[in-house]
Amino acid sequence: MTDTSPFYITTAISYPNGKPHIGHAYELIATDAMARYQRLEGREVLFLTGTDEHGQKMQQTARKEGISPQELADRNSAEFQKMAVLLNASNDDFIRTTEARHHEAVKVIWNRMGDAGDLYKDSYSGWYSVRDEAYYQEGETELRADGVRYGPQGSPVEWVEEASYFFKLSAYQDRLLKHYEDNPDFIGPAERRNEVISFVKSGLKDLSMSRTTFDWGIPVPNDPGHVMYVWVDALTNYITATGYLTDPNGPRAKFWPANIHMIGKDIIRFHAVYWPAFLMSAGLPLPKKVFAHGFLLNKGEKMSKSLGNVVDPFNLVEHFGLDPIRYFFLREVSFGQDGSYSEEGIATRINSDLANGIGNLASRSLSMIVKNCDGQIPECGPLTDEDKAMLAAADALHASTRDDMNALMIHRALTAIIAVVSEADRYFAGQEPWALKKTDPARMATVLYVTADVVRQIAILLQPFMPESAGKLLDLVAIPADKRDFASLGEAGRLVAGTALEAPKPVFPRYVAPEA
Ligand code: ME8
Repeated sequence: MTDTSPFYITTAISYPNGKPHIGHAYELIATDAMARYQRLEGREVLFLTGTDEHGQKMQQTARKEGISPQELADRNSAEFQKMAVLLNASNDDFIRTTEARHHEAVKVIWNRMGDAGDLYKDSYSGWYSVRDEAYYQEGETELRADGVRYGPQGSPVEWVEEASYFFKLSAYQDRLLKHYEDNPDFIGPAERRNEVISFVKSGLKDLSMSRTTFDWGIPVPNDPGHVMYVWVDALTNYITATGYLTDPNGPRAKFWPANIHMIGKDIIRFHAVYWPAFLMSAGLPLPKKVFAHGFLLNKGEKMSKSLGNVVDPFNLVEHFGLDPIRYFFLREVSFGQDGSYSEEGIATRINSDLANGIGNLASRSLSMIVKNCDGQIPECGPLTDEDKAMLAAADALHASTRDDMNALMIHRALTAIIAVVSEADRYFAGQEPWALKKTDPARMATVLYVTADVVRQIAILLQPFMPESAGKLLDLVAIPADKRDFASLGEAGRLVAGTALEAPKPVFPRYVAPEA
């Protein structure tokens, strides 16, 4: 059944302490595909991304560069916005945590947690990782041979002692565990769910919620010597953008709670433990799902700004083109698992699935129509069993990709689409329309009609993943703008005989590596 309820999806908001890297691009592309998919299903979508601009990491980087944290945030947030344009992301908003609307919302949520009796003042002493902006228990850290102590993500930790507000996280342990149990889909994939449950079961300590040894953050209401812990402020961005707290009758309030927070696996604890506890405390509805994708590895190695082996998404897109890159990451990586990137892998995918696959199918079948059917979609005669099976395979894709996308199995949706491309190749080759041209032109017309309708459906379904190329394919089969949504899939939008087609232009050129 078609779900027409509003759909709200978010990416993590990135730290603009440096330029965006391919990991950021990957998250945005995947989230964009999900958002576009739901829009084509007919749902009203809010898709949010943005930058996380406060905290010690921003302040330290700015100091090293001899500029103010605001200048650093302005400069790099602009890079993240440029990346969203580069990637053809369809985000409806771009939030920056230094904006006034966000400060306002954060104060509301802080006061609600305070009113619930969940905030108290004490002093914190323990380990802190500036790179992760995370507090760690001593047992989670490790003193290595280099004399430096490291946290569980491999970043150095430092000892912190300061006055701080605390949140009574320990009081939420049972409620959180009950929530995970009652809502088995709340955390995905399963490995992450198990990881979170065992972390919560091991015992939750109250969480330090404010810092007093630096000032780049949102001041605690009525206690300006404290700035809020950056994650309190960062997580709230998701609700800020809906206006749910500050403009409850506004046009976007209906989008809270979010359907999906899309994040990387390194920040699952913040989203699946701290965030729901804050919301429970503030008496607010919880997001429906937190899904952690894996990490993109550069030839097997972790990529991060701090490690200095980052791949620049701008270079990658310039080299291979945007849609091939979008396709590669979404098809190649089992969504939720880590994935490795290599130039050879991208080239192979482009040539096998796009140039030789969908591109070739479209150009072979459509150019035959243009040459042999007066440049018009031909009449579809009586259908043979093979024709029926071919159309049925294409018609079935809507339901199967919907299930895959709802289960965040993005790669599986694409695999299914490409499998139908291969099936259409076999169908086309088996029917030999070029031979029918002389012996049975009416039968040739039917085979070309069936193939072109498969191309139409594949193009409609590819729009979330490769919006521009899929649009070009739809132009080739002359599909009007109002027949490109998923309601037009299957029987409902079959090609209309007599529609004029132009000679097909190549949509997916073969990738040829530049001479060394
Ligand atoms: O964590 N592969 O920001 P961030 C895949 N500000 N994903 C990756 C990645 C990689 N190599 N490297 C990073 C933050 N990511 C916080 C989030 S949300 C309220 C605050 C992902 O700039 C990472 O997992 O370090 C996260 O989801 C996103 O990029 C931003 O990372």
